[in-house]
Amino acid sequence: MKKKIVKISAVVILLMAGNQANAVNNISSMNDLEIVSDSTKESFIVYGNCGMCKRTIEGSLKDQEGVYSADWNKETKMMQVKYDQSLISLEEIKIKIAAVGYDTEENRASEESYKGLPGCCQYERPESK
Ligand SMILES: [Cu+2]
Repeated sequence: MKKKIVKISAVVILLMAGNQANAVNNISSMNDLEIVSDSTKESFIVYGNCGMCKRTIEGSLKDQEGVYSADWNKETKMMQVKYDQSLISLEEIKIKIAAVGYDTEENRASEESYKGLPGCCQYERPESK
């Protein structure tokens, strides 16, 4: 009898692992993930210009563990992220974005990474505080 219980829990563990693998696969397609539990949704401004900025901004979070989706709107400059707070914080997310050259209200990109952006992507930076 005991053996059976052990077997069942092994199956449960396998199922759980399978779900995690699915979650990881879905990150790369940046799709909505209703199946992901523990997901927090936040939106904030990321300064930028164009479609190329969009690719770079969203790309900075693409293979990031704990980030399920990232969508930046070039008209409104609003970034929407879905992520797991137990794996990554909002601040860490903003640091990732700053690392590829894009400012948020809280985390400013380095002069160097900003200057490394293609000319058309060198957006008007907010005043530094
Ligand atoms: Cu751009």
